[in-house]
Amino acid sequence: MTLEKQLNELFEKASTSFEEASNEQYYYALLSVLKQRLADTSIIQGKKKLYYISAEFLIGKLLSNNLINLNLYDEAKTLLESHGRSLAEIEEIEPEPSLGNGGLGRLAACFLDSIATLGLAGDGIGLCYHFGLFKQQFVNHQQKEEINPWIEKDSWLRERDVTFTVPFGGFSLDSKLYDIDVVGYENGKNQLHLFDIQKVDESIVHDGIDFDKGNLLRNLTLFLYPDDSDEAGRMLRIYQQYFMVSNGAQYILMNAKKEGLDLHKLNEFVTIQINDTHPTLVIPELIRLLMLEGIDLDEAIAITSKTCAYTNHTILAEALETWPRRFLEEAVPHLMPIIEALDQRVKAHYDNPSVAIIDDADLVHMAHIDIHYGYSVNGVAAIHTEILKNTELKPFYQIYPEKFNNKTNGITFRRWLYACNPELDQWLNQWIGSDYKKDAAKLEQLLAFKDNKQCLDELAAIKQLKKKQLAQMLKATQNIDLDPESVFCIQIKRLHEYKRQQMNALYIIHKYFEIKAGKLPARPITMIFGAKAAPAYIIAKDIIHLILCLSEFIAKDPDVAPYLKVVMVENYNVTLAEKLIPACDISEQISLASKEASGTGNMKFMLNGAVTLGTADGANVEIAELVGEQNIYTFGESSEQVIAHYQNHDYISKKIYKQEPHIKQCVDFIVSKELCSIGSRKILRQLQQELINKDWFMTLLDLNAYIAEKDRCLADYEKHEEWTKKMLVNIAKAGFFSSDRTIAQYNQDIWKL
Ligand code: GPU
Repeated sequence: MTLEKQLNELFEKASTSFEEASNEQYYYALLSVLKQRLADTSIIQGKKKLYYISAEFLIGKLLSNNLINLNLYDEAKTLLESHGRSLAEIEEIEPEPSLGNGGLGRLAACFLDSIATLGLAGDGIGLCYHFGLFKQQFVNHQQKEEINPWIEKDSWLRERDVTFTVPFGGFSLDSKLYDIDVVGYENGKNQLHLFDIQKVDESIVHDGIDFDKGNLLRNLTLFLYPDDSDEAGRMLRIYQQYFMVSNGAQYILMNAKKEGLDLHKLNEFVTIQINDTHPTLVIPELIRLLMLEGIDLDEAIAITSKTCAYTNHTILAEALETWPRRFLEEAVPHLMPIIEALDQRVKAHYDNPSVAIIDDADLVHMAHIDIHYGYSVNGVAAIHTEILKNTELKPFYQIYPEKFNNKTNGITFRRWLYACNPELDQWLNQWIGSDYKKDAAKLEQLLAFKDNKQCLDELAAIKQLKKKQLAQMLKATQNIDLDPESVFCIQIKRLHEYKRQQMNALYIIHKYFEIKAGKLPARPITMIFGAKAAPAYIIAKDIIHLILCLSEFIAKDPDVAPYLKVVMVENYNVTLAEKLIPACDISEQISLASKEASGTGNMKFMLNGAVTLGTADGANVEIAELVGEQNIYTFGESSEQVIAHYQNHDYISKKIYKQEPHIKQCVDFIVSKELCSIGSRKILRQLQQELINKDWFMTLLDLNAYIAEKDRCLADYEKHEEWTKKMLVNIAKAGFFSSDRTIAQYNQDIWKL
């Protein structure tokens, strides 16, 4: 049956028509039709199955994505347009499931798309959080958090008739399973299994996102990873983690038994990818459950170790999870004998406290469990994996060199090109055909048209169009005025000191001074930010405050406003990213070298024809190797230099502040009368002092280099044709960053499905 006929039937039932139906009716009708098509799609089968366990799956809206993968996108588009509707308008009705914080969660979502597209049997396992990452509002130039519900009566969730009992210290909780179908591009489907508790109570939330963290029977799945700034928040995380992995492990064993598999050979039929340390407890839990099946401890450990593989996503010390032993004793006392047994084996083998599972301070190191009792350890970009091997995890690499491997991250082109930039997709189809859709490496064929004037003109026109579309959208939704003739520099990512949004803010101050002094830029510059700060992360919130104050201050200065505009979009999320990325000229990837494990926004921008301005960090390094130095702007100290500064304790920001008058001038402007009359003197002072006295992520170290390279980049932007060539080369070389390539490598080296 055609889409038209199916929608028509639904509209008739609801006594409406293609002409009269509201966008809302269109959305729910499409949802219902697609859910049926998904139900009719066959499940991908294989002898061995992957379970990708992750605390976050930042899937974003699913309407366009599912239309594309079910091969219905063009049919839907034409049909809607013939009735004067647009897909974009209808998609606005869909709530975004923000079930992740940022890159790690979005990566998991891209991976599910690629796993299904490659026809591999692999399901996701996670939690069904009722509220996704908070909704961000700006009030008085400050971030305010609101709840972010996404589950409606009709949604992509399918309720399953599956429940497990999960034991905790002193009580137990029964689970309820919801699935979301994950259909591959012109392929069968897998599933994302999201576990919930039976009785979530949304009414215990009050005042923004505050809630009673102790009421576990009611709140376990209420929020995505709650604030972990106090003990109650940290305890809740452990309860969430164990609830997730116990359900996952029980589900895996239930299926194995249903299929009559030999549990002694579980690793031949199942592989479990542990997405960072959050799902680490799956290791002791699987051991426990295998023992309940009559397998002895030694063998249960051996089976589990051949089944589980671990991905590391950060070297930031504060993100490497350790739990005080007493927390685990309270939440999951039945796992403690197993964790202790695992620890004793390590201590019996290796006389090295740095590889212990339980250290002298009685902290349990989650990553250490993964590395000793998993069969693979991977980093997420070449430089990141090298740092793991040579620095962060060096003692482990010496013990298990064979376990370590790199898997450079990737992104799904279905969402980050076809869905978000159909104009660019069309252009590609015209110049190189559509083979690149199945084989992203074919994008390189574009290089043949590097000197083709028509090809370049069309590319430049598409960028201009996407900038106009963004301007219209931001005007309509956030009352923001953008000038599409200005150059768009965009930094969108979580707010964190290591990502150095504050360095970008200092560049703005520098430009402000320049313009005031009569040194005008060749064309107006628009600096666009989008970022959420963790609710308890004070400095991150202070940086948002600075950017919002600068935005207002500059807009009000008639000398500067015509040349410089600072925009911070509210509630940056996947949906906004899909609009911002295609409109970007300069992609800001300015993290302190060594700190950004990979980054994936950098890949999305490149694929959409933005040129990177970045440090030699994460996947920026691989981007630079691919496009060549003429097509990227790199600055700042290397990761080796930065690591040496930390080791030698020789970075002292105050020294730079005192020695460099221009840097001092920029930093001191944070507490100028002008800014303090717009914002909070206390907050701005706190941030300025932080930069002078601590600056843990070395903002001032690279500020001069950043200013120089950004200015060079902006000057090059004026050489129109050369710039468009850079755009083309970036697109042509982006094929490597398809998550289809990443997943093929995971499968070849780790999963062997
Ligand atoms: N990342 Br650990 C997160 O988004 N959240 C986390 O808790 C941890 C890592 C990110 C890295 O910061 C980013 O560099 C990387 O590209 C991404 O994971 C996916 O690997």
